[in-house]
Amino acid sequence: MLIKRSPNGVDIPFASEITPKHIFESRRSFIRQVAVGSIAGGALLEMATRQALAQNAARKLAGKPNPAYPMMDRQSAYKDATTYNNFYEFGTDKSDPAKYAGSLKTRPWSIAIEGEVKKPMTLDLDSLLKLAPLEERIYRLRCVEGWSMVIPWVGYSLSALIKKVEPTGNAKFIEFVTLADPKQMPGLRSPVLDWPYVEGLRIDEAHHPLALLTFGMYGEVLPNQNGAPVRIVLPWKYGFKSAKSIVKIRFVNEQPKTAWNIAAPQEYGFYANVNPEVDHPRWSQASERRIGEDSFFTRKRKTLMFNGYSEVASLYAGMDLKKLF
Ligand SMILES: Nc1nc2c(c(=O)[nH]1)N[C@H]1C(S)=C(S)[C@@H](COP(=O)(O)O)O[C@H]1N2
Ligand SMILES: [Mo]
Repeated sequence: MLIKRSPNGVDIPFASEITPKHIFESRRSFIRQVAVGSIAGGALLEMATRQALAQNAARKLAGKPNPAYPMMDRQSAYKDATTYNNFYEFGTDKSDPAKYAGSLKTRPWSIAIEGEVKKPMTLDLDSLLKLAPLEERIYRLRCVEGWSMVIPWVGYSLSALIKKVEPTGNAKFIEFVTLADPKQMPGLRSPVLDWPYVEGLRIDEAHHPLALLTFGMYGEVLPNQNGAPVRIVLPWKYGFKSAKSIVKIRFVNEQPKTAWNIAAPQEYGFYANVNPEVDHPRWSQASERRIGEDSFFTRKRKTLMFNGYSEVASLYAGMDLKKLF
């Protein structure tokens, strides 16, 4: 393994090591495809991007700060949170979502809620926004790749939506299905994941008030690259659980098959709780790089159990978190 040693002795892995290998390799072909595609569709994409940018340009979306979720860490810069992203539907490079997600059409939008519920329904964005009072919650987001940010999100607890649809006794898990439209998402040309991107939770996890159905950040509607117009944010879990641009929520009896778990089950578990004691097979999870602090002279931060959200611990009482990682 190639390690670059920084002046203060902290090991800095190269991008090729912290990125799953098949993804790193597929990046080359993605860049090539986009380059070829741009000869034909560049002008169109450019127009769509401009339209979408105009549509989304800094639309305010305020949330009332919720004192139940204090945050001591300094907020990440808006620039970092909106240009260093994972949203593979738009490419696997950190800068791809900011470059290509402009073409995502976020209105009209709705979420279909199906499965083990007494009241299945489809809710459009305006109904979703009115379902509960919007709050601002500043959460740490810890990516499984070893970096983290601190982001002020705008949304409300997912439990408000769950209550509205009245799950049946058979609803043991919840599944989030996200948009997979090849016309809008150039990343779908690459088979890096089994599209659509699907994530899931056990139903008691979904009920936990920390689970935030999210519509905005930094007092504005979500930028497309951050999962507009509606995503989930689960701060005690690795970032990949926080599915972006959700179009369907299914209440199911069995543990859902989730995109990353299908792609590499030995690396990405269903639970994916942040846990400094359970290493990724190819790197340690004991520490993290806070984006914006990552100069050679900055020490890495210690990663905290459940990313510091110890109030979720009771959800996992009696479970072997080394096995059910
Ligand atoms: N649909 C979808 N959701 C996704 C992803 C993705 O590729 N597609 N990436 C995940 C990963 S790995 C992370 S770390 C977070 C990043 O969220 P952010 O870009 O808003 O910081 O989004 C998650 N949600
Ligand atoms: Mo991630």
